Amino acid sequence: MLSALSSVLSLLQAVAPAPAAPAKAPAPPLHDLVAIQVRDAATLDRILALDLDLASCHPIELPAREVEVLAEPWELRKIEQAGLRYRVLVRGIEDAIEAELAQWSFAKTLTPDVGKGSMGGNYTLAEMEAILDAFAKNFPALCTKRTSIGKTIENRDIWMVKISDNVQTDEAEPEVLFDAVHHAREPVGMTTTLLFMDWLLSNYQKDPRATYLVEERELYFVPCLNPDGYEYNRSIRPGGGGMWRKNRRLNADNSYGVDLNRNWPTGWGLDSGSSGSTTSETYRGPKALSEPETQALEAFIKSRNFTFGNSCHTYQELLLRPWGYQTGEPTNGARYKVIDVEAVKVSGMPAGPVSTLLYLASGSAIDHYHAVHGMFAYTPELGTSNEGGFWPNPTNQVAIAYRHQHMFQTFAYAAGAAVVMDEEAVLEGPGSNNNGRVEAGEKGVIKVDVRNFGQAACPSKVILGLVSKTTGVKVLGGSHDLGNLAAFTTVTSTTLQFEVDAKVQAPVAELELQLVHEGRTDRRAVWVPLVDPVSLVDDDFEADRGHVRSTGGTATTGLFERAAPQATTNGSVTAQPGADHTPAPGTLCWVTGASAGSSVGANDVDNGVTSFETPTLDLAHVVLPTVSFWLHYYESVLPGDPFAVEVSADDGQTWSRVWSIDKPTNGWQRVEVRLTGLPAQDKVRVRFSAQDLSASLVEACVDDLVVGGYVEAGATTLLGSGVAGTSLRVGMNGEPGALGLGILSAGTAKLTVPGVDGELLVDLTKAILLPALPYGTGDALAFDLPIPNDASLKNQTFWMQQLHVATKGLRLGNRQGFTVR
Ligand code: 0X9
Ligand code: ZN
Ligand code: CA
Ligand code: CA
Repeated sequence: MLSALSSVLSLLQAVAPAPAAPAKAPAPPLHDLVAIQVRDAATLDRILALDLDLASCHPIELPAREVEVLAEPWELRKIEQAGLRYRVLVRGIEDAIEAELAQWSFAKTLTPDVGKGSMGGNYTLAEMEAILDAFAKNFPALCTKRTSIGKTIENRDIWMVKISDNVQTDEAEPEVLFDAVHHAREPVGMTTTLLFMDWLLSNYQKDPRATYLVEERELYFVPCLNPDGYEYNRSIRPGGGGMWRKNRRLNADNSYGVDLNRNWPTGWGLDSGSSGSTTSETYRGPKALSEPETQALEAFIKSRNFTFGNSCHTYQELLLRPWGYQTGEPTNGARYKVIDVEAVKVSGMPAGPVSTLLYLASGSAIDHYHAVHGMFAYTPELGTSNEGGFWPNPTNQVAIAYRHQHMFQTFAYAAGAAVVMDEEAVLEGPGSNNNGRVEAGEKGVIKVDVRNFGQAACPSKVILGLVSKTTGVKVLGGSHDLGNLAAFTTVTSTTLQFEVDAKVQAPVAELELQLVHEGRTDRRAVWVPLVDPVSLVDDDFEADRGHVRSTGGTATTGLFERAAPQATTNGSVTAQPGADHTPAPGTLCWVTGASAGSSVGANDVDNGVTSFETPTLDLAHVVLPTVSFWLHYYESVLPGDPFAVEVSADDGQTWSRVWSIDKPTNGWQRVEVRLTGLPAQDKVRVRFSAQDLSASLVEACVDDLVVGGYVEAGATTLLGSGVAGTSLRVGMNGEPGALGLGILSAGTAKLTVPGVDGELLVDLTKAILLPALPYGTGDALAFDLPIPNDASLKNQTFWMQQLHVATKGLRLGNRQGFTVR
């Protein structure tokens, strides 16, 4: 039905007249994307001396790396003549990008979503203007109308908007600048900036972080500093892929363009890191601030009092900070480092001074922001070459824009006081039995770091507090006064304590951490398990219970499969074990290329990532879900590629990493991972990934998976995809001595039954009763329900509920559903 609908829709789109594309300007010569090998620092210097168009930024610290260069044919000859070797990555990159982006279809509405702009998914200048207008119209109290801070050479306006509460008033709040598109071919900087603006506005008074930033900062945005260059790229490549970098200045010799990120006064004119030649991609202009774009932004900065600036670029997944025109870092480098650490927490990208991570770049914006305007200033380089460089496809645009939101938030915080509490640890208190768990009758201590990673002390007192939400759990040391928490400091608090009454039966205590600062309270729930988690459902991988290899893997060999592993050894070390972990007759596990092949390197993971994932788990009835499994991991070169466990709470849309290891396990090792601090998630998936991005041997085997957690007696947990021919694993939990009676039904209900605890949630008229099973001395049962290959069952949904029969009474547990596919 759905797919029929979508094919009708796509037919309709196909016959609708396409809006007229802008007339293409005559195309400049095509570029090849080539990689030049960098053996050592001297080679890099030789490459830099050739004044080529460096496409990506490359860490110069890493040995044996390559530099990506956009070269016209005559430049290739120049590289050859210099005795350098290169390999061609993409011939005629503009055509290649255009062809790739043309496969995607784009909405042409005026407020498109990220990745749905009409220039290969990127926003055109007109779309950006419409988005800014929509922000101002929809949030007039928080966002100004766009204001021009000056005109370009081609007489375009350079737009600025401000976001804050009482936005028309200049309040005494830290001011922060976000600019993007110094370089015309870097649209993802604009996209990511617009997404951040959208997050601030649409989450105000919904997400406490957005509320805080809107109320306590004045945020100024210049999302396109170089509209002339940006429009020029659209004119030569309307579907995306234009490679113009500079502005559109007609130079005295009839060549075009000044590199706006070499035109700033600080360090301007140095030959190291810029060029005096008009045709160079890093031409600095005839004098500092010769260009109307840099002049306009400089005048605007002078009119404000910015404490922080983010000048966004693409690409190479690096976070750069001063200095760029000289080596080394400013005297407050250690303070920058505090911000770096927080900023890259989600993306994981390397951070540091431009000149150490990259190359010298003189006359760039951030050196000037820092040196002349006293700002903390950063240039992130978003995205990677693999993701598409300057012109990533829409899927990658979305991925890049989202994964850097935490960095943008961090920057806005760091402009003033940025007070946060890190993840807490729960320790056993004095007088406990020190078994690692706070149990009934014991005391517990909450250990938590409170940090200020921002550049101002907190204007009010910071007070950390603890409250209990579970009867019988009493808070002892309930609050900790941290004073004003100076800029860039961390305090480790161990003052907060609680006591669990000996009579407490609840398996988990719920507490709440509260951080009071600047007239607001940040809250975080803390669940403290008081007893061991129980096993909810398990899989030894001997039957097909719906786990699948994830789509989108990039590895070329050693892909995950469910199979019997064959032993391989690297010297005397086992890379891949010769058997699974399940006791006989078990033979199967998930393994990266089960076959030993002709040599140890034959079927290991190569050239990318391979993953497998669980079917969707409904864990809405589970508190503190965990997964445990047995892992055999091998990585031959350390520091190595990580094997990672990720969890998704939205059925595979977004994932977060919850555990990883980057060295060999030396045998089978049991791993237990807490999936999420949140209970009540009904679309959970767990993904296991192995990767090989450097040249090494990587092998992973995963076996005997158990989903655990805290549930009430009578719980049912299903594991399976519902695909005909596979098995559904049914897990039930109950009390020792009780019986578990499974009810399988084709319909739902909602009834109370006299004398029975809980509710009847399945339709008994469409049900069959499974045989009653005894818990014996345990608290868990599990069995397989094979899904027959019966066409009449397809797309039907079935439901399971347990009737828990114990001497003290009957109880109906939670309901779980599955659809036959
Ligand atoms: O060279 C540049 O201007 C930036 N790299 S890009 O590939 N986007 O062109 C890096 C500039 C970093 N240096 C400073 N901002 N100082
Ligand atoms: Zn750039
Ligand atoms: Ca097994
Ligand atoms: Ca293998």
